[in-house]
Amino acid sequence: MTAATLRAAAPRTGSYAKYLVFGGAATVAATAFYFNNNNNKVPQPQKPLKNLLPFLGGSAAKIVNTAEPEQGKTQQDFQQVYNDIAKKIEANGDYDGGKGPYGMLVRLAWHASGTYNQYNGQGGSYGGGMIYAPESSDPENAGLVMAKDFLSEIQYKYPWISRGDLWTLGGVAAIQEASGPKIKWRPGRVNYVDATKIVKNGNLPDATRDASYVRNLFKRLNMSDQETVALIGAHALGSCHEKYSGFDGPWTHSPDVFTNQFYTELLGKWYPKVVQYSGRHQFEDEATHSLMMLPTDMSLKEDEGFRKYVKLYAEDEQLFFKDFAAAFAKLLEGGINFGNAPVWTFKTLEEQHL
Ligand code: FMI
Repeated sequence: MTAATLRAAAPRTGSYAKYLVFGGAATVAATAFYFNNNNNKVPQPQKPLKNLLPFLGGSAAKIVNTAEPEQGKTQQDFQQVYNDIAKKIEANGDYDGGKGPYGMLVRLAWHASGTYNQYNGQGGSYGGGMIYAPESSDPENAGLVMAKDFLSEIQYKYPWISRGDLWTLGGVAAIQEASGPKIKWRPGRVNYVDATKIVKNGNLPDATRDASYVRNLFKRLNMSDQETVALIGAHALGSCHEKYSGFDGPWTHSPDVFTNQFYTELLGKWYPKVVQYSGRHQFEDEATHSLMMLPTDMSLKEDEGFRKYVKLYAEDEQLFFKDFAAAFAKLLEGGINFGNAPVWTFKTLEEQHL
C-alpha cells in the first residue's frame, strides 16, 4: 500500500505519518557503496544492514507529520481561544504562591514538543501524546497534569482544537501575556487516538547533567548553541517544585514577567546547595539566598560556546526576545510539515483592550 493510499484510507486522526522513502533509498545507496568497495578476492562475511544504519541517522525511514489545520477555522477563531487562555491566566495571578500559571504553561508547551528527534522524525507536539503512558507518566513531566488540567476548561469550550495546538498555544499565550515577545504560531497538530506512536521516555533533558550533554540533547531537537541558550532563558518564568522535580525555587525575582533576568542572575555569584528533603544538588544566589539555578543552567556559563550567548542576552534584552521568539516557534513546530501555511501572531489582551 502506498503512503497516499494509507493516508486516504485512514481517519483524520491517523492520517498524518508519511514514511518517506529517501531513508530507504539512502540505505540502498550506502549498501551498494559498501559492497562495491569491498571487492577483494577473499570472501567477506556480509555485514548486517543494521550496522550501516547509524551512519544514516539510526533509522531507515524518517517520519514526516503533515499539518492538518482544524477545518473551517480562521485566525479569529484561534484568537478567541488565545483570549480565553489569557483571561484564565490573568484570573489566576495568585497561582503557585503568586507566580501565576505562566511557567507551567510554557513548560507544558516545551515538554509536549521536546521529545522531537530530528534524526528519525519521531516525537514532538504533533499528536498531543502526553495523555498516554509512558509520556504522561515520564518523571520529567511530573506536575504537568496541573497545566493540562488548567487548559481542559478551554478544551471543553472549543472541542474542535487539537491537544497539540491547545498546549502549544497555551505556551504562546503565557509568554506574550507575561510581556514577552510575539511568538509566530500555526495550527494543524492532530490527536493521536492511542499510544502506538508514543515514543519511550528519556528524550527530555536531565537537569543534573553538563554542557556537552545539553548540547547533544538540543542538537537532537535541531537546535544550535545560540538557540539552546535562548530557549533556556524561559527559566525567567515560574519555578522548580520539590514535589515535582526535587529541585526548589525560582530563577528570578519576577517569575511572572518574561525578561532577560535569567542571564543577568546567572552571571552573578552562586554556591552549591542540597535541597533539604530530595537531596538534589542545585545552586543558590549569594546576593539574596532566594533564587536557584540547576546544574544544567550553570553549565551554560561554564561552557565557552554557550557563555558568549549568556553574556549577549544579559546585555541586550531585545536581542534575547528576538532570538527566543524564533527558537520557541521552531521548537513548537519540530517534526511537522506546515507547507506554505501562513504564520499567525495573536494580539495580547492589552492590545485588544480586553
Ligand atoms: Fe525548564 N525546567 N528545563 N525549560 N522550565 C523546569 C521548569 C521550567 C530543564 C529543567 C527544568 C527548558 C529547558 C530545560 C521552563 C521552561 C523551559 C524545572 C522544574 C526543571 C527541573 C520543574 C518543577 O516544577 O519542579 C532542563 C535542564 C531539563 C529538562 C532543560 O533543558 C526550556 C527549553 C524551556 C522553555 C522553552 C519553565 C517555564 C519552567 C517553570 C515551570 C513552572 O511550573 O513554573
